[in-house]
Amino acid sequence: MTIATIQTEPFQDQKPGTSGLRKKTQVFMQERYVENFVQAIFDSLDDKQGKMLVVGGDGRYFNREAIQTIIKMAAGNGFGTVLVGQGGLLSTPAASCVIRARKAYGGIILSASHNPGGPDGDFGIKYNTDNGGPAPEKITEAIFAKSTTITAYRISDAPDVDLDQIGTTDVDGLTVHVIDPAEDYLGLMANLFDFDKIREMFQAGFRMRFDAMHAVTGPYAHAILEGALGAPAGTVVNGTPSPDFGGHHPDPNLVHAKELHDLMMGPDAPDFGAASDGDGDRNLIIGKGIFVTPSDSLAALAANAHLAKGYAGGLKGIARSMPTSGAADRVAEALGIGLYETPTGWKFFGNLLDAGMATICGEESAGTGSDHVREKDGLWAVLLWLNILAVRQQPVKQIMAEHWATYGRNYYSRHDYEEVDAAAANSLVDELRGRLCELAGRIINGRGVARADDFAYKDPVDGSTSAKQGIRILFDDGSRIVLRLSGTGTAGATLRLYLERFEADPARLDLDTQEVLADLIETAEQIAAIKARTGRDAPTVIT
Ligand code: VG1
Ligand code: CO
Repeated sequence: MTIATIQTEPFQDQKPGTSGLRKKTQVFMQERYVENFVQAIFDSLDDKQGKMLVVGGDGRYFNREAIQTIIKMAAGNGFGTVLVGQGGLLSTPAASCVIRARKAYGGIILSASHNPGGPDGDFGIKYNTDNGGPAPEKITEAIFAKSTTITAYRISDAPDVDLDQIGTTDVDGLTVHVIDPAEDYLGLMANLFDFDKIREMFQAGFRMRFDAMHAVTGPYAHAILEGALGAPAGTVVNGTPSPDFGGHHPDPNLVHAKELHDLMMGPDAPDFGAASDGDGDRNLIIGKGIFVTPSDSLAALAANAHLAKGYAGGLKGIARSMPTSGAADRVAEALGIGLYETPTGWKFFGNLLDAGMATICGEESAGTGSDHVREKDGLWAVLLWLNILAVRQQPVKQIMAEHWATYGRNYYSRHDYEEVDAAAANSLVDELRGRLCELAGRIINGRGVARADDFAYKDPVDGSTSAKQGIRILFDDGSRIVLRLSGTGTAGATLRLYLERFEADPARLDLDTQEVLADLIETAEQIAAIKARTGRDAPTVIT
């Protein structure tokens, strides 16, 4: 076994987006592509000699090949230990958990999250730091800079490691431990939640369905829901990870988890329905006859978190991404705790969590989590819901009705225009950006514009700034539209339009969301002309 230095030259555009580097699988499968990016990561890290690296992915096509390359390059770059999940699997929150629990130097997560997998699907690589969270922009920018000037990478020629056997292998001086991907995570969940109470609820006849969408949460959900919590066999469906996610999009939204949604709205609905995405960091929550929007779920979880033992002492603060609805703000206000508004992407929560300023965080894109790890965590959200249901002994529908009666309701929807022409999408946003000043004070479709800006964030902990994080148009009546371009798409551009309108009138808390938002949608069209400029007459996905 020897370590070689191999000459290479840069690839175009290895720029990490909202959540690491995401591209078509075919792009990653080009010769030297993974090697270049991984070397760029390693070249951006100091003092890695002899340190421990955690590696795992969501099991999609090319996961195992990428892991073998990373292990051999970790040996080539002087790491001391690699921990890798059995079968190459680690959900994103479990990777974060392992990094923290084992005090690793950092981790590499292989996933393109909710994007489809397979040779014609998507792949991704993300670096996480020792706090278990996605690398901050300072590091992702350094990685990108290295990727543009790279001339060589270092790799061992050792044989592949057997990823399916729990055990230890030596790779050119690097110690590789294949570990149970669920062990640390299960222990953490048992510390946070009252497993006995939830078990009693299942014993008393409570029923749920968890759709793992053929992705990484299958083994975790089997072990926790059907194992530790005693839910009946069959509670977890699509629970075996497959490299192409059974040919589906592992995206827990109302389009790709339609079957679950239909079940929950029908006569045979169990008490609770949930799903998670490809890498296990997102969650979809549906009660019997009620879909809970992620923004509402964040607010309801924050308002009830003290019912779970891990949060019995109360919350230090709540953080949400800017496009996420203001429902959580009302809870923070009632609790008398801080509310932080950050740009889209979990990496912006890291400092707030590390500094003890926020306990619970959330994004409108089905991401919720807390200071227990530094990633959003799909199963965690499901377990917190179950813990709350076990204590309150009420259906989800009643919990939400009471929530809205207390705090009012933020009607909220996101309209995505996927794979639109990148030039058209960019010019739409640029042009709108140029008109923001003149929008303020104008009346559009009967609504006065109170303020229009491009969201800029200054991190309250380290003072770093991030500009151009999304266009916000705030109206006099408290409603709001937000427009931004996705940083995770891999084909063309994805334009996201977020719509929100607050309602406190007790007689107007149970209306149809799209109807309530109809004239705000029309206002957005008058401002941004999305349909005309993208040539689309309707959004691709409405959530
Ligand atoms: C999307 C979501 C964002 C989320 C990101 C990663 O980003 O909007 O809230 O953090 O995906 O999610 P964008 O730039 O496409 O809007 V996932 O589950 O990687 O890990
Ligand atoms: Co994800």
